[in-house]
Amino acid sequence: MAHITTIEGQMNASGLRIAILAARFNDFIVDRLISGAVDYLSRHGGERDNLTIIRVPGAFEMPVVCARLAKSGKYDGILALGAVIRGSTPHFDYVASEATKGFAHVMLESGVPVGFGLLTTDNIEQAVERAGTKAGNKGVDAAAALLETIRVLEQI
Ligand code: INI
Repeated sequence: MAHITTIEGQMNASGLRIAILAARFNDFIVDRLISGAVDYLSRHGGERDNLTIIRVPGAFEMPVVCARLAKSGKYDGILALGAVIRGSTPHFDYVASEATKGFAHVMLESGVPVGFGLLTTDNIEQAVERAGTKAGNKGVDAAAALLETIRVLEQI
């Protein structure tokens, strides 16, 4: 039987320089995503000295800063954390879709992986559920996905 090569990421954050790009908008939610992500990275060998938190006004501003962070060469990965909550505003669709497209664009253009930790929910309750309560913590999930992606890319 021929040997199958499998490449997969080890979940070890030691030595990785991670930029945590976080929106101030809905900060009561976003702060929970940040603390979940920092806790996850610390528990997986990451050093606090290697983490940099960058705050921007809202999700709409995140892609341009994400692009600059990627271009700087200072980071192994970028963790994008924000919360877009529909509520009653039609703004939601524009902000959510532009931010999402922006991250994908930055990641593919730069080759620097971006962890997608942008909550997009219909209401505040759903956001709370995904920020460290009954539906887990999206900041943790995005940190894990980023770590795995960085470690996979290193091997290719
Ligand atoms: N920004 C968010 O991060 N989340 C939101 O839910 C949100 N809503 O609903 O409006 C939001 N809007 C602000 C936007 O990101 C910009 O900061 C603003 O439009 C100024 O450019």
